[in-house]
Amino acid sequence: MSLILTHIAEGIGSITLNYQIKRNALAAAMVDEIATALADFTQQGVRVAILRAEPGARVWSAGHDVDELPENGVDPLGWQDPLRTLIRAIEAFPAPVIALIEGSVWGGACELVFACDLIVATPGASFAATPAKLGVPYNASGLLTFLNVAPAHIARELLFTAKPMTATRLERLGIINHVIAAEELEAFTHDLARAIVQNSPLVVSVMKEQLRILAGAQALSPQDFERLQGLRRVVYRSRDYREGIRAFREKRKPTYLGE
Ligand code: LCV
Repeated sequence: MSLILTHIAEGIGSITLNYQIKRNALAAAMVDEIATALADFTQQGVRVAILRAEPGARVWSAGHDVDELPENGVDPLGWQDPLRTLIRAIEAFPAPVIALIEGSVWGGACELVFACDLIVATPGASFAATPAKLGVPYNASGLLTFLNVAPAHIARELLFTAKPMTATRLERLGIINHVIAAEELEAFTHDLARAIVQNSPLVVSVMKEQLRILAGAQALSPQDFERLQGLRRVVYRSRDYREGIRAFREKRKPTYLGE
C-alpha cells in the first residue's frame, strides 16, 4: 500500500499523506515515498509542491513514528533519522513547498510544517511540539527551524509546555501565513500556488536556496558545537528517555525523575 498519494497539474504537485491507520506518523517508509515524489516533481519541472493530509483529516500528522525510535543509547534523532531526512528534502526541493493543514500536528510534524515555505491552515488546526513530553532530545538544526519561524518566547512556550497552539494564534504571531475556512482551504491554497507558478521559477528557486543558506548561517565555536552535542547525549542516555518511549508504547503517562 502506498503511504502517500501524488498528483501533478499545471505545474503544481500535491503530496497527500495517506497513512491514516497510524495517523500519518512520519515512518521511514512514508518519508522515503515523499522524498521519491519530490525527486519526481523536480524531474517533471513542478513549480510549487503542496504537502497535505487527506481532506477533512482530524490529524494532519502524529509526528515521528515513536515505534522507530531506538531504545538504548543510540542517538534518537541522528543524521539519517526519517524526520531529518524529510526536512532536508523539503529545504532542498528547488521550488516552494506549501503546507496545507487541517487537523492536529504533533511533534516532529510541527517542525516539518515550519520547514515548509508557506503555511495555510484551517482555524481548527493545532500544533503541539512534544519532545519534552516524550522525553526525547531535540537536535540543533531542528531547534533552529523553530527559531527561524517563531519569536523566541513562542518557540519556548511551544517546546517547554508541549501544549497544542491553535493555527489562529500562530497566524496572529506571523508563524502561519493564512488561516482559511476548511471549505475554501483548497481553492485558496491553489490560488497562492498559481501566483507563484506565474513567476520566474529560476528566481524563486534561487531565492529559496539563498534564504535557506542565510537562515542557517550560524557561527559556532568547536566548543559550543561539542556542548550542543553533549547536551543531547545527556538526554538520550537518560532513564527519562527510556521512560518516555516506554510510557507512549504502554499508553500511560510517563513518570519523569530528571535523570
Ligand atoms: C507511532 C502512533 C503515533 C506516533 N508514532 O488515534 O518531536 S518529538 O521529539 O516529540 C518526536 C520524537 C515526535 O514527533 O514524537 C511523536 C509526537 N507525537 C505525539 O505525541 C502524538 C501521539 N499520538 C496521539 O497523541 C494520538 O495518536 C492522536 C491524538 C494523534 C490521534 O488520536 P486517535 O485517538 O485518533 P490513536 O491514538 O488510537 O492512534 C492510532 C494508532 O496510531 C498509533 C497509535 O499508537 C495507534 O496504534 P494502535 O492502533 O496500534 O494502538 N500512533 C499514533 N501516533 N507518533 N504510532
